[in-house]
Amino acid sequence: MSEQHISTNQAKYRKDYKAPDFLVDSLYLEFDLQPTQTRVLQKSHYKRVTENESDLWLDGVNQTLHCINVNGVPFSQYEQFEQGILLKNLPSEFELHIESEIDPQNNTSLEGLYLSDGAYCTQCEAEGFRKITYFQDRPDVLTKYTVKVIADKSFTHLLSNGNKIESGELADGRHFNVWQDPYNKPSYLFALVAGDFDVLQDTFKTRTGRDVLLELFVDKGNLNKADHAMASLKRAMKWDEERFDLEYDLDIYMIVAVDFFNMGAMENKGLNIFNSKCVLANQATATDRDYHTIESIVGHEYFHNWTGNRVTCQDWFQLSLKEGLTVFRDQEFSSDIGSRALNRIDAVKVMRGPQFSEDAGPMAHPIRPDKVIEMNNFYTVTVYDKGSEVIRMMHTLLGETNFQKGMKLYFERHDGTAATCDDFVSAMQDASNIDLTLFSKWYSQSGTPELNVDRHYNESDKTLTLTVTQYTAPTQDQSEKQALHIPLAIEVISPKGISQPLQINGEVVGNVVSLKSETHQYIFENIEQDSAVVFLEDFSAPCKVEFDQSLDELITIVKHARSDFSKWDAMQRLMIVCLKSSIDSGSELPKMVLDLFNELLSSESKDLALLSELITLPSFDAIAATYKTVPVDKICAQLAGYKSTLAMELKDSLVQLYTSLDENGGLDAHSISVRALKGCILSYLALTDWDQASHELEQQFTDSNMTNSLNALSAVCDSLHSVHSEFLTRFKEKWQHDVLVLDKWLAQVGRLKSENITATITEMFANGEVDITNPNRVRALLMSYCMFNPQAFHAVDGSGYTLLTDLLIKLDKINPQNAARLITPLMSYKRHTIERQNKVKEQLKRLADISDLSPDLYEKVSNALNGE
Ligand code: B3K
Ligand code: ZN
Repeated sequence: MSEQHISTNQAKYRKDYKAPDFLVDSLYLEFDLQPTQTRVLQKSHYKRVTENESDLWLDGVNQTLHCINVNGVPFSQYEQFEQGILLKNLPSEFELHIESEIDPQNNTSLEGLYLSDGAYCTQCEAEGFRKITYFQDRPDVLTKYTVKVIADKSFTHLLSNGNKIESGELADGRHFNVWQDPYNKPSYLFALVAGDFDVLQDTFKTRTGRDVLLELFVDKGNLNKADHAMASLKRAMKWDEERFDLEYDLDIYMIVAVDFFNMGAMENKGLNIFNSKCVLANQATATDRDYHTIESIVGHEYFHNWTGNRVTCQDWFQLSLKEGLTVFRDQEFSSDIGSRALNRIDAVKVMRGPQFSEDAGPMAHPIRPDKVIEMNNFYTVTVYDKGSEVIRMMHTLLGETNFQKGMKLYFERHDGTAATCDDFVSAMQDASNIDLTLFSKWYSQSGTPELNVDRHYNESDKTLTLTVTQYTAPTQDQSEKQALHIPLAIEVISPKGISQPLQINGEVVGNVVSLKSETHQYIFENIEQDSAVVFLEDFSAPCKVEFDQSLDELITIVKHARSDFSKWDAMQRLMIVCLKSSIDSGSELPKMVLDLFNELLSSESKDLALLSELITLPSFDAIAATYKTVPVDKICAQLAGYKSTLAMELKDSLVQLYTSLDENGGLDAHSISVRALKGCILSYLALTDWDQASHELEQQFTDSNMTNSLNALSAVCDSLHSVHSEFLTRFKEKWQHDVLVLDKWLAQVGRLKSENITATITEMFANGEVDITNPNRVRALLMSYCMFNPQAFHAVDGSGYTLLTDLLIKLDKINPQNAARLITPLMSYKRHTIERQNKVKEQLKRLADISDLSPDLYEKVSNALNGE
């Protein structure tokens, strides 16, 4: 039995997977909830399914074990370890009873069962169930759960997965409910909640005519913020029936919103638990962006019911099987019901920002990792977002019809079981007859492929030859890389702005060609001279592109590309090219770019939502990503310079457009895009001497719509406009009572470009203004500081790094998962100057020197320092 030797910091490998020797037929759990002494009784029925040994390893941590019974008799043939117990000499079939005790009140890790803000709740994925009871806490052990929850009557709602089959009163003011989940599930999908909530109820009629009861539980007084999440759930249920032919399978679907939660939400079977920030919204307190996020997360968790719960993962290395696929599904949901281009822009920003940087850093891993110390460290942008891009590429290669056939086959083969990523690819391949052998390397190879494009036009035969070469640089986890199967979507636009059909060897080839080797030449026929090439249209593969394109060509794409995403993409590249040439050689913003801005602003037929994306300058990260050594201060200075130049030069067009924009305060697409565009314009106008600016800022700031109000606050804060301190004070006073809105205030403070910001933030943490036991609070302030205040965070004296590390040291004792996520900004230090690198290393060494550092931080810190 190897598990017993596993110390917490020991790596586990995908290649070591071994199917379980014992399976569990049924599991009964009884919880007698008490703040510091919750008794957990487990009754389970085990059967050996292999000829192997008769010992059984059960994971279990942070519990006081009271007694073990096997077949009704006290059992003493076990050894206890820090990570679990080893039961020895067992019969091949037996009934196991275990009683243990846990302490929810002092569980600040927000994993397992915890009590916070007056409610008990659980978080089991990935390996939190072992903090609740002794069990084979692995996703390939599925069983049927019956759960009895006993608590004081002040906890009016006692919830668990599935259907409520019994309830009753007990002595001493206590009561209970019994829940039964008819579907087999792994331990990570178990959930329990006990609290006093307000409930929003609704129903959904499935396409086969079944009524599903929908219940949304929120803190008392928050019912007026629950409608949007409920409406989103119903939209998601309908969409999944229509697009994926998938219907909900229980008679009840519950969502509970809690204030203390480590991430966005969790897809526990029939009982989702959500971070309240991903549920609660009304127009006064939530921005349009929040509305969008809520809809997509509600959708995401709902979609897991099939991709994750009905078909789950064999082992945690297969996490992308459910996460990549479910992100793909939620992105498609948002794109089908909203703007496809804007959703694509959002997704690509995540890929080119955090994902590319993870791929290039010390935690690089394939979407299906091979080696893990702490599983919670692998809920990453690589597994989720690159995972989704890999699914998207399959969708591109197969087309919607074949892709859906593949989904159908996948469910036929694997419903009710724990599957692997290879199983998914096989289903797609078998259903479509498209060979995905080479493609499947995307699952095992980490790093970002770079595509180099070389162009040659032959005037005499009107052919355009694109020579495309792929190269993936070695990553810290893998030195050898191979060529991948990469779908390249291409558009060729004539000088007159007309899209030209792609033709190879006399045949029209559609807009996607496959690159399957290191290099390939594509010879497109009947192409007009000086055509513009949109390469990797819609970001058809998660790659970097090296392609020399003139400003003229990029402008043609901005004006004429058939894909709105590609217009935005060309605009970003255009701005990055200009910014870099200003940084590196002091050149000015070219007039042709100013003219383009003016043309976009004054064009008659404009898509307002797209326009605000088009006129927004690239982020610090997007520019930094193009440098081997990031010139932090120069990028910040140049970005600020460009913003002022554009504001001054475009003032008249901006004012004219701003004053022409009108919206009715609603949540329709037009009003949302008007608010976005007004906010964007205001961020420019706050930098000018526009007479009306103060008046407009005040008006927007005091608007009853949070999007408008927050846009005005950001505009004054980012420009350090004279009223910014006053606005910040007024905002804070107005929203004292609403922690979620105060998080928006914290995020504004975090990104303030004022000189003493690092000292201010240090003080805010020191004087208890920020509750560091709540992940939302800490992240609001700190992430905004680390990500949107690069000059302060990367100050050469290392003060930003020290601030973060001081906090990580405290946080690691409270909530290691949260600490490990917040260390990300220190991970890519190699991209900075030697001076900065040394300052970061000093801090990483401080962390490495802590003897009882959590496995979460240990894994990240040691990887970061190992790359030396
Ligand atoms: N599956 C959860 C994430 C669990 C994270 C564990 N550290 C939410 C989601 O992806 O839907
Ligand atoms: Zn998910």
